[in-house]
Amino acid sequence: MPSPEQLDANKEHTLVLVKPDGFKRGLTGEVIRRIEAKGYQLKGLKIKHASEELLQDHYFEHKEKHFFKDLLEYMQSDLVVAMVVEGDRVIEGMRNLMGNTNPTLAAPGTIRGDLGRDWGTGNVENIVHGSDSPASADREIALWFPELVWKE
Ligand code: DAT
Ligand code: MG
Repeated sequence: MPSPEQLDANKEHTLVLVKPDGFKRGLTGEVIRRIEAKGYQLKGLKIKHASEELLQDHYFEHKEKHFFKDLLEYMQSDLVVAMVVEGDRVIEGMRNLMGNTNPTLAAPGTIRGDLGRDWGTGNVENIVHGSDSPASADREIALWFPELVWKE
């Protein structure tokens, strides 16, 4: 039985972030409430200011996109709450809880659909991040929680 600082390698995990817009608007508790109400378990939780270097790594797949620089600025505009969330099919389940990337299009009932909107800033401010695949989840958890170790 892994201790609380360890992740059970036989279970599925995802990295969830409450982004600066969600944090600033006081929605951290609401996001955590929805994750717990769904039945998923928190295995890591921290609050931090994300460095440029961390965000470059986190969003490396978007580095050629026109919005990359603005995305990194937005992600550094306030604190970020980072979580490791555990559960069967949690990666897919969290993507469903979050909703469409664009909060204007995200369905009501989802975090982005219920709580997000276009604020006319040019940035897609959508409150939460969730890993999109097992490979992304492993990579992102290692970036944001380097102190956590996987145990069989
Ligand atoms: P997701 O966060 O749903 O996984 P993504 O990985 O495609 O979406 O993009 C990462 C973030 O980049 C997204 O949450 C908000 C921002 N973003 C995506 N597409 C954008 C666009 N066309 N213009 C501005 N920002 C965008
Ligand atoms: Mg993504």
